[in-house]
Amino acid sequence: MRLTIFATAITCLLWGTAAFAADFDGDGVEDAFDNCSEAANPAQDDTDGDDCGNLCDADYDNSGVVGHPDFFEFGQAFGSNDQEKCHFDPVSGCVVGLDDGAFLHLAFESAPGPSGTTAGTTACP
Ligand SMILES: [Ca+2]
Ligand SMILES: [Ca+2]
Ligand SMILES: [Ca+2]
Ligand SMILES: [Ca+2]
Repeated sequence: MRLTIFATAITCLLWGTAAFAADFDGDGVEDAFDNCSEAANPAQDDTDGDDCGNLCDADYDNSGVVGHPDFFEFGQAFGSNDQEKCHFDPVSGCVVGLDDGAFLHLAFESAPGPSGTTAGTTACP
């Protein structure tokens, strides 16, 4: 009997710990605080400060959806070191290139995010 109670207590403890530390993308930032909760971005870079990390935010004009105006902005930044549009190596010296264009293409007509830090808002679902 005692062993059963002990085992149940341990199970509850582990379950609670796992729930508390939910980290879907495994980047070390808990879902509730992760500005890209489904993409690993341990640095949490968010150049435009909309609580939607660069790695899941191709909505450059903050319209709520990735569309043609965002492609236009991307085209103007191509070849530059625009940190917001440099999705894969957002450190000084990055260059906006074809890999970033592919990212934009995949995100076309979708909303940015999801972000754990803006749950319930429309800026970054
Ligand atoms: Ca995470
Ligand atoms: Ca993340
Ligand atoms: Ca952002
Ligand atoms: Ca947009």
